[in-house]
Amino acid sequence: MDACNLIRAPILHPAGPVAIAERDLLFTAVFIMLIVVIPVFVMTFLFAWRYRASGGRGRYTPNWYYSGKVDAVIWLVPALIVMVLGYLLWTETHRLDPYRPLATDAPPLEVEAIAQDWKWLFIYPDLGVASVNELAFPSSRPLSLKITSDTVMNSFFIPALGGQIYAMAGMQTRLHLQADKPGCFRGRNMQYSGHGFPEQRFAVRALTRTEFDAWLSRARKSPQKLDQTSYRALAAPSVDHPVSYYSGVAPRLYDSIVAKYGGKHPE
Ligand SMILES: [Cu+2]
Repeated sequence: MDACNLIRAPILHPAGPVAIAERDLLFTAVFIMLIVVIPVFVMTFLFAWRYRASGGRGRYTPNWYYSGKVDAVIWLVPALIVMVLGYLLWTETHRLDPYRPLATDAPPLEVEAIAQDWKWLFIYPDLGVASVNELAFPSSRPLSLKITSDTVMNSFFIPALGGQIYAMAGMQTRLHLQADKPGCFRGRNMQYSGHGFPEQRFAVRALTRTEFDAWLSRARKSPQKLDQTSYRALAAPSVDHPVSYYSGVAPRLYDSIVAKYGGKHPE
């Protein structure tokens, strides 16, 4: 398994149903707004030509001041666009609610993501393993992510798979994503978080069943285990941390990280 290459314009080349729906919404909104933008540009040039001082064909009417027809068009069209966009954004925002589980037959894979300085830790509570800077999952199953931060505010984003969401200390956010087919993508922190920020990327691997089993057995062979002591060592700031695996995870480690900020920032 090699390193994940950066897909050019991943938002325009989505690799999962959530990202596809988001791209379609983006394009629909742009096309609806073009209903105003295109005529404005065309008319700007048309009017400048037609009413030019040196022999334009436009009628000269210095005392003209009002036209109900022009007023109606100027106000009605944008009002309709705002209504259509409002309806679209309202329904799609609820449909694409990141907290909402995806409607699929396959049970989602639970992953707990923790933002650190400057890396991402992924805990697989049902599988008893953890990985750093690599998020792997079977492409046939959706991902159900719980996200928190053990440092300043971060922002979790896999552009090829779907929307961005914040990671905050003492707080948990959720994200449900899915890949269409096996593939390798890039995830990152979108929130400036200091010195190691540009290197705070992670590989996202949507794998076939057999590839995921191989990945899992490799993680399970790792001599490292994640308990409170090794967690503290990992959480110490580091830049460009290599992909690494833990073959065991202390129970409720993720919850203890959320809880350690004293619940001052409840959901
Ligand atoms: Cu918050």
